[in-house]
Amino acid sequence: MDYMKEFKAIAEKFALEGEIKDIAPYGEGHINLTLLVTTDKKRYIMQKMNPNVFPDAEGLMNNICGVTKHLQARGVETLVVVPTADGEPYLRGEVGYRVYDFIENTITYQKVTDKEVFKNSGAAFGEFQNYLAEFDASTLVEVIKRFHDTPNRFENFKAALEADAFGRAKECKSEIDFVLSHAHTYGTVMAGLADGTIPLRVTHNDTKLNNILMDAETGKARAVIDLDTIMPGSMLFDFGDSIRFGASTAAEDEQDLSKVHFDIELFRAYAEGYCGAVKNSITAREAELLPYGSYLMTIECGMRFLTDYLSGDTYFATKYAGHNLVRARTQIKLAGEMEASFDKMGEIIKEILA
Ligand code: ADP
Ligand code: GN1
Ligand code: MG
Repeated sequence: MDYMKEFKAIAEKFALEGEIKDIAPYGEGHINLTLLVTTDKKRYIMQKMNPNVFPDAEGLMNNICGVTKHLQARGVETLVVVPTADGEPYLRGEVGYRVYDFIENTITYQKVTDKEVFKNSGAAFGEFQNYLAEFDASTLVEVIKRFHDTPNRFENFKAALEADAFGRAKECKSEIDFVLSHAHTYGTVMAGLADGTIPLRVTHNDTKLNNILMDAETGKARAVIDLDTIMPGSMLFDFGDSIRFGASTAAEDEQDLSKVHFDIELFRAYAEGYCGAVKNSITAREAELLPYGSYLMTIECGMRFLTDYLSGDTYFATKYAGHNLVRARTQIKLAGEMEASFDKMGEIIKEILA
């Protein structure tokens, strides 16, 4: 695709500094189309927002403007929304577009290469949780309903399996069996939120390592990004999703499953960073459930990838046929290994919070 030809007229509708020199696809996000826009003065990120995933673009951008203002007022580096030439926060239309300043001198990792960097990301997501605790939840639109309602995700999975619209169920029998046989394990966080034994907080909900920008020189976190899914939720979602993605010896879409393992030392590193930041607010029940939350976010993501595979790959962006199945397999393998490591993980959390 000629991205300049396709998107220059859209980029020109924003209040950019300088003359547009280049537009190219950027990053590894699964949801929005992310473009790097380079002018002779600056670089920007422009995103075509995914209308299927986020039908309420107005509410979404309200959330993001509210949260970024809240963070800026506290001196925290965050996404800077670049308005349109008309002073609007995004370009409205059948499909919405938005622009952010490109945050320079940072790295996004698709896999952990340095334990210290992962620990730093844990500290930053923990601090981010602390800042969100001061945010007024009543101003937030719930952009995706039941986002981490795992039992509901399981119902959707079963419906996709029942329909088997593309005849793919026969290719993933063992994965399907794993998800079905673990049905009794999916309800703990939703039940705890419902009966009040787990506090409802404002959470990020998509805390994988490529949703945080790390300083290229110091390895410390610069900014938490991808603020689309900030909604009421559980701390266990944020901790768990980071472990799901980062405490693995391989990438989320590694095809050679023999390379994919849950790495308990990476779990320890992240937990040290995260728990260090939230030690004054985490409850005993949340602390107890951090290992389970890691498992839950991993199997939930596995079943979401598998659901999308069975349904013809309409939700997550894919690069090749079978990409979602490859992703589902890594998540299911990791979930199984985490399940076998609950005791060890629990000891580590106890040591850290002692
Ligand atoms: P998606 O919702 O599709 O995951 P993201 O908002 O996470 O989209 O953006 C995708 C990728 O683009 C990120 O993982 C990151 O590498 C890069 N990115 C996004 N925003 C910025 C920014 N403001 N500065 C630098 N890089 C960014
Ligand atoms: C998506 O948007 P992105 O790529 O950061 C997804 C997450 C999944 C993740 C799996 C809005 O995250 O929930 O955990 O892919 N985001 C949405 O990599 O569904
Ligand atoms: Mg992202």
